[in-house]
Amino acid sequence: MRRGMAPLRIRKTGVHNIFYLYLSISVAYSYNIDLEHPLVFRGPNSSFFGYSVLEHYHDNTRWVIVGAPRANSTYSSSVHSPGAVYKCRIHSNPERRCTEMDLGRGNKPRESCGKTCQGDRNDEWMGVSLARQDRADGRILACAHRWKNVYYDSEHILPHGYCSVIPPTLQGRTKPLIPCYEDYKQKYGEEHGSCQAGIAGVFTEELVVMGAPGSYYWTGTIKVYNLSSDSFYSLNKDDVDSHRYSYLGYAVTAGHFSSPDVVDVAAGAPQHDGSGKVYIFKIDGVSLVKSFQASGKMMGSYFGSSLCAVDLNQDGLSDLLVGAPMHSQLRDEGQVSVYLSKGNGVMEEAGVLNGDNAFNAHFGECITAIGDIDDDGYQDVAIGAPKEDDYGGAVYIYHGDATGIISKYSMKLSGRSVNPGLQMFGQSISGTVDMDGNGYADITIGAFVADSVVLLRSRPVITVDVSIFLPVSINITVPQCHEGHQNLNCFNITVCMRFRGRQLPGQIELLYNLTADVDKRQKSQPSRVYFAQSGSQISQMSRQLSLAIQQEHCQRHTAYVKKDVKDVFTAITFEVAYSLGKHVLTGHQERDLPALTPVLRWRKGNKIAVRNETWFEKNCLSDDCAADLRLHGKLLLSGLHVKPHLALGGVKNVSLNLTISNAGDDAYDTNIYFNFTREVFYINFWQKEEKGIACGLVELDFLKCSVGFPFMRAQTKYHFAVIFDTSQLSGKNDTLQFLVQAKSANPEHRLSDNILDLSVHWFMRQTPLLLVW
Ligand SMILES: [Ca+2]
Ligand SMILES: [Ca+2]
Ligand SMILES: [Ca+2]
Ligand SMILES: [Ca+2]
Repeated sequence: MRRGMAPLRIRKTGVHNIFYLYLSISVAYSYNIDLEHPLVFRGPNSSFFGYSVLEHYHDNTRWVIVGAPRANSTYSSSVHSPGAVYKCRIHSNPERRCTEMDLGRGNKPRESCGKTCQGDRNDEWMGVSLARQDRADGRILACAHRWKNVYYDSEHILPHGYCSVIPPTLQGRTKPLIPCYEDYKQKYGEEHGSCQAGIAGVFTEELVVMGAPGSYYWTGTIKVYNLSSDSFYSLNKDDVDSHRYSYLGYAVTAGHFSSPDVVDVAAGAPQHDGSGKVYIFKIDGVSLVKSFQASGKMMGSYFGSSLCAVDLNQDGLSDLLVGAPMHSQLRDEGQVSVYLSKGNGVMEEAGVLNGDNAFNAHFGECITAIGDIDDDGYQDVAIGAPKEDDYGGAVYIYHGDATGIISKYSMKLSGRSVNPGLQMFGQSISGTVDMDGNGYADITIGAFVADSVVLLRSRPVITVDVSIFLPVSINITVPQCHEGHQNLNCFNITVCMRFRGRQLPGQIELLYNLTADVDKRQKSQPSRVYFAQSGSQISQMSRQLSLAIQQEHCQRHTAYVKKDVKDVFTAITFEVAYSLGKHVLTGHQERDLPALTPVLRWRKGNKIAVRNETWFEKNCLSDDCAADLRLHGKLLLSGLHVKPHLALGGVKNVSLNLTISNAGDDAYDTNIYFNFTREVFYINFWQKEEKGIACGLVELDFLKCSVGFPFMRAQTKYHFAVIFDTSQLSGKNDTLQFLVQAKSANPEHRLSDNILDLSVHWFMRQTPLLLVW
């Protein structure tokens, strides 16, 4: 459904910078609108075929209805370019032929339309807007906003605008509506003289809403006609700020804004105060009463020039999208504001959409609800940016969800990539009808400068349910697996998959990658667990599954824990990322509408993957699994008595005799670090029968001893000694100092007893005079 007023619209014409910088960060997603099999319908050259477009169905026939407001009419050949409405059958139409509909207007350029009404149909722009009742036998509204009353020809020509209500059969009598003409007016009526009703239209069960932006010297208004009561509602003029050239009615829509069983009407005034405005009116008796208003935030942005009512979050209340296609950072990138309905007419601004923010894109020129194209229970929306890509045009697909709308678009349909000749693709969009009967609503997009419309069909969407079963924890104190003489820690991972969805093939092929310890890998750290494959250790494995619909299929894998695992605290995360394998579609195939292959459900722009995690088993009594290490020890001088003094040259070795105990929970990755002068040399370490100590030099003056790998049990003690060669001491310093510190990967609350400062003063036997302390 498209409204527009290109000929009369006052455009912003600024001075454009010749040089500009533009950075486009384009994220190319591909989702379920098929671009391989577009159905392109073409109309007569320069007829603006596609300026408006409408998906229609009646009985079992599906149609694309197309407005061509500059076309010549075969039924009105003596009228100069009155415009025409075409119908294009979807099935059994291999040549993609469209035929003009006879709206019963006759072949006279002038028509009598009332006591003071003489219609002039020349250049009336029939088909500038199209709308349809949203039901099985929905009628169609087609308007010609430049239709003129020339009764007062000598004084004024009055472009009142004209609309036709077309039966669902697309044949037979049409009902004319000239909402701005009033029979009793005996002379030129300035109120609705230049009304141009029908530049935008919407058609609900009972109401025909026609925007009339030229009323009251281009203040504008809306004309709301009730089909059942054959009467018009009047807009309470005090409710709207009367500013000339506001263009109220440039865009209209209708929805359940205040409550689910009431229809309210919304209208845009894109030139109001220079920044644009949108109103919602509720019907009260015979009046329309304002219930909400919002203003644009940027001068010249044309806020309110397109509107879309759609229940994004499936709460029964319509939400409102408002386009500002000339919203500019550099120039006319365009923007769409999202308002979520909170009930009783309260609308909450929930953010803005920008597409790719492309230069001169006019994103938001057209906004259309397209139904739930991916069958997730939430309505979806298409937003046109017809001037993007140097007037090639683009359409962005956004998805409703429980929170409102997902701000990332799932797909960008580029006009030129559908067909290189398309221009102004996305100026008009229609949706909600399943045109090929595959269970998914399809989208039709007009590109009027190329006199074309394109039907793009939606592919079936597969939802895959993936479960990763892991042990609750992994006990690394006892081996679970044996390979030859090797004892290993190992555990099972079971990956189960199942798929579901509407009208899917019965059998699909899925490819998946199972990645072990994915968090570590993402930090470029080695994985702590691995899979064994042909004798090598791998941390990612690929598998293929053939699945029957609704049937769960599981595969079991064994993962092994590496020998030298240090980090036993952080979770071990497994990820299954999956993609669709090849499959053959069976069943009925039509030559012109081949069945479309399914796609996987889009995960809001994220990788299609599922994760689960397990932990290394910990034996903790405290909430935070805190250790409490304690270091005790003394420095022993070999050959001499234990004295606090060391005679230089008199001692060859010193020994640090240490006891480490753990008064807290099991301590992981426990180490003792020794700092010392480079004048002593680490020789060796010695431990009692407990074992579990291993020492190694990190630097010449830095030694690290691990304790009780993989962990030091709660309430345990280790006794050991570390021996250093002191024969090379130069005597430069008067103290020989060892700083010893114990640390684990656990949290620890008392660290003061983790540190030991073991020092000895020394004197020179030969030169006692230098004795200093
Ligand atoms: Ca809603
Ligand atoms: Ca959806
Ligand atoms: Ca379909
Ligand atoms: Ca401690």
